[in-house]
Order: sequence, then C-alpha cells, then structure tokens
Amino acid sequence: MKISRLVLPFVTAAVLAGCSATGPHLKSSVSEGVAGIEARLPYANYSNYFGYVDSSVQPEGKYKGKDTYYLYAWVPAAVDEIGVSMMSPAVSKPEGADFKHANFTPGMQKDADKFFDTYIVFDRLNIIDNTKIKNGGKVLQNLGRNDDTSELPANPSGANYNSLLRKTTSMNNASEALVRGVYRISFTSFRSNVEGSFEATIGTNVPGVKIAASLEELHELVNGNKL
Ligand SMILES: [Ca+2]
Repeated sequence: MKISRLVLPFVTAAVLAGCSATGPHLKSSVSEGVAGIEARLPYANYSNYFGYVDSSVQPEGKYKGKDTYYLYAWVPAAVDEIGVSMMSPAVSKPEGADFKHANFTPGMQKDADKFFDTYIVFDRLNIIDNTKIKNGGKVLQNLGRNDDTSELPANPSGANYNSLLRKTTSMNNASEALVRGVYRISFTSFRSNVEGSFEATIGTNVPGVKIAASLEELHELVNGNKL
C-alpha cells in the first residue's frame, strides 16, 4: 500500500488519536484508492458529545415546527472542512476527552435502549471572540442539514436513519469560509419524538474543538472558570 505524502499526516494523526467513539464512522471528503477501492480518509481530529434526552431536557427551539435541541461547538482555528455526525442510540462509551451531558449517565441507567431517528442542521453563529461566547449571538448562515445516511451503522431497528454531513471551506465566498468561532448543531426528528441517547461527533483538521449543550457551558469549557 502506497500512501502519498499529502495524506500521511491525516492517517498518522488519526491513528495516534486512537479514533475513539464514532471517529472511524465519520470520514472526511478526501478519499484515496487502495488496490482499486476508493476509501474515505478519517479526519485528523475528532470531538465527541454524549447526551440523553428525556422529559428533564427541554427543547430550545423549533425547526420546521418540530421541537429542536442545540449543541454548540467552539472551533479554535480556521479549518478546511468540518464533518458532523449524530447516531442514536449512543453506540460507544464516553472516554477521557469526550464531552457529556449531565443527563447521559442517569438516562442510560434508566433506559439504555431508547433511541430516536436523528435529523441534524449545522449553522455558523456570529461569535468569533472566545471571551464573548456567553454573550450569545445569532445564526450567520446554514452550512448543511442531513436526515439519513448509509455511511453510519443502522439503528437497532435496522434502518439507516442516523445523520452525517460535511462542509468544506470556501476560498471565494467569505460568508462560506469555515473560520474560528462558534458553530451550532440543531437536532430533532421527523419520524419520532426525540427520546433516548445519542452521540454527536465533529471531525476537523485542528485539535481543540469543544462541544457543549449551552453557550454558558461552552464559554466555561473554552475560557476556564472565568465567568
Ligand atoms: Ca434520520
């Protein structure tokens, strides 16, 4: 197997990072042919978030009339590409650097089998100053949405209802550039209620992407306890 110099840092970093959680499932848009088979390469860095939705977790908004929940991500530098995936139920266990909602462990103890059909929307917010994350902001532009993908494992019902999207930066259109700042994953479901566990994954070529369920929490993750 011959690996070109261009892709070697991608592969090496992914191996060193250990490819935890859904890392191996969420792949980049860069692919390489090996022995006649074209395969997508992993991202250099992955960040994972584990959550559990039940009646104790309130939706924060509406998307096309459906109750919608938000996750916020801090991307510390401009990136070439961002990949986002969401699977329900969570299929792996949170590890050291993974982010976790306070309701994840109690929810899993109550009913680990519960899952929903995911739908994700990915937006960039107008927050680029890390010291102002808690002040909030608004959506600058939508960067993609996805309901179902066959790239992720099927859910326990055997349906490929999990979600995955990728967005590459634009050199020509400043509003489509993936700059340092805050991004938002909205998630909901159009075939069921949002109930049960999920794991969300973000892949990029930079380390240090952080994910939280609120801007206050993200602010604290990024800036330390300096609220
Ligand atoms: Ca779906």
